[in-house]
Amino acid sequence: ILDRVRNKALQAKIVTAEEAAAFFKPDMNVAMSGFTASAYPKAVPLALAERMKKEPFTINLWTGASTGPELDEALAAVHGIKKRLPYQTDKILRSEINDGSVDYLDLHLSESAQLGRCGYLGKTDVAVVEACAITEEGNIIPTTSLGNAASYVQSADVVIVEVNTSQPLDLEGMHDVYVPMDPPNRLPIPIVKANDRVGTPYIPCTPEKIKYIVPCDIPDHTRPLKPIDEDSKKMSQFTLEFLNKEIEAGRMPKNLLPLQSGVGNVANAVIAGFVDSDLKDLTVYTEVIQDGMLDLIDAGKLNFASGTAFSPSPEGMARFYKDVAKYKKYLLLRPEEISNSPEVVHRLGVIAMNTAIEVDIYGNVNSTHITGTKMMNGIGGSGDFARNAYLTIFYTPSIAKEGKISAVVPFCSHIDHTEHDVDIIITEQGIADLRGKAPRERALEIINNCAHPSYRPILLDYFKRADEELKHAHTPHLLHEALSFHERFIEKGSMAK
Ligand code: 0RQ
Repeated sequence: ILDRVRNKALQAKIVTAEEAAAFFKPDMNVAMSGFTASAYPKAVPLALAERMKKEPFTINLWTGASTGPELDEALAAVHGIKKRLPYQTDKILRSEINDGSVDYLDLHLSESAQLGRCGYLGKTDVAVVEACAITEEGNIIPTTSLGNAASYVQSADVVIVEVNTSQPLDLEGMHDVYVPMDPPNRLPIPIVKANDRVGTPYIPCTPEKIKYIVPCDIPDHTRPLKPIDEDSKKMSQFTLEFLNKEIEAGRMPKNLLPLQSGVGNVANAVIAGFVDSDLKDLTVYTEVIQDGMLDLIDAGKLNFASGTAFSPSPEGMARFYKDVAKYKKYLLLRPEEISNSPEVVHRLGVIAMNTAIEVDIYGNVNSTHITGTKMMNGIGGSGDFARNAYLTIFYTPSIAKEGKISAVVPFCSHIDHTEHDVDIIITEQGIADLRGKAPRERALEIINNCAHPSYRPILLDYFKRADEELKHAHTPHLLHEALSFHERFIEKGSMAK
């Protein structure tokens, strides 16, 4: 580790994870690095969880997004989290959010750093960040994600740096750190191309602010990808057919516009489809860079990918580590308020591709809540992109739980993305193009093209009765029946009649 702490005086601050964990106090606001299972601290939270086992107390935990098991799972398992923001995907934490023991703030990721800076959740007591190295000046070289780390370091009273020796030093130079000023002094973010560099290759910090340095050799615990299923393949084919038509119609250049794709299996399948297509010279302005981007680089189809986290499967990570120097030329990591910036996403004209839990017949999208009440993961970056993109696509298989659930419903039981933000819906059944269509036209487009055939008749029946009863109102709904699919599922275990 000594070669990674380049400021000699700082080497005196190297301590064990247990010593650093002793610093935490009940109710502290603890801001950590990490976005997906990338670049989150590991040794310190594991030691903190051990301490909490003997001496139960809770902290408020702020991160970039979800993290790996050494952080969210370890702390949730000892009931160590009181308030959590801005995103999570952990099973144990999810159950604590849904049994009321954890207060969860489900936030647009682009806004979450500002929330820490502006201070209405209290001050940032301590920032804990994973680093590749610390420079002579005390600046922090990040690892596989940036998330909110730079902003948290800026606003924290105290900084603890976990220097992870499993992360290759070659990562240095792969980051562009730009933290915007807050209003009324905010300036335009000067990014006009996905590969523009506008900041520093490190997180600015000073030796005085760093309280402890903790060595760690635990690698990122990234998730394996499931093999691509038939339904996802179909959704990928529909996407490519649609985008090719957009190119033919002159609405997009031959190499498309910068792509954003969500995380998970559908997103991965869609990107895999691009690898096998005729498209080339693609650019990506996204949040999470997964295996598909490495495939696009290897296939010679990707000019550049900008994101905030590099989060491939374990196999993808091994492939990347083998040739960091090569892949680094194509990849850049930014803070999430820049990767997801509404201003930049709008300027670049991003094509946003995200996954829904359910969509309704008018095009509203629920990305977060099962039957309107139970939190799944969170909105993540999907809202940042959906609202501001040039073209906004949402994907979902048309049914879930062996057909007991229709993902197309009369009215979403929770709405994250309104009908105003959604251009295209794609299921394995087909594609609904909502652009230029009024609500009653959209309903027919969605039901006929995207709903599963077994649910189409009852959706059409609902729409027709609502339309007649309300005498063709602008957005016809039978209010007493709008959530009847969900009620049926709760009462009878299936949305089918
Ligand atoms: O449950 O795991 O028990 O089988 O939800 O569904 O189809 O495997 O899809 O893994 O891509 O997740 C929207 C949750 C989809 C995710 C969501 C059940 C289904 C399964 C998972 P099981 P799939 P995915 C980038 C942008 C919001 C944030 C976002 C997500 C499980 O993509 O969290 O997009 N997105 N951020 O059976 C009940 C329904 C259901 C349902 C699916 N209608 N009712 N259960 N399921 N539909 C990420 C970041 O910002 C970091």
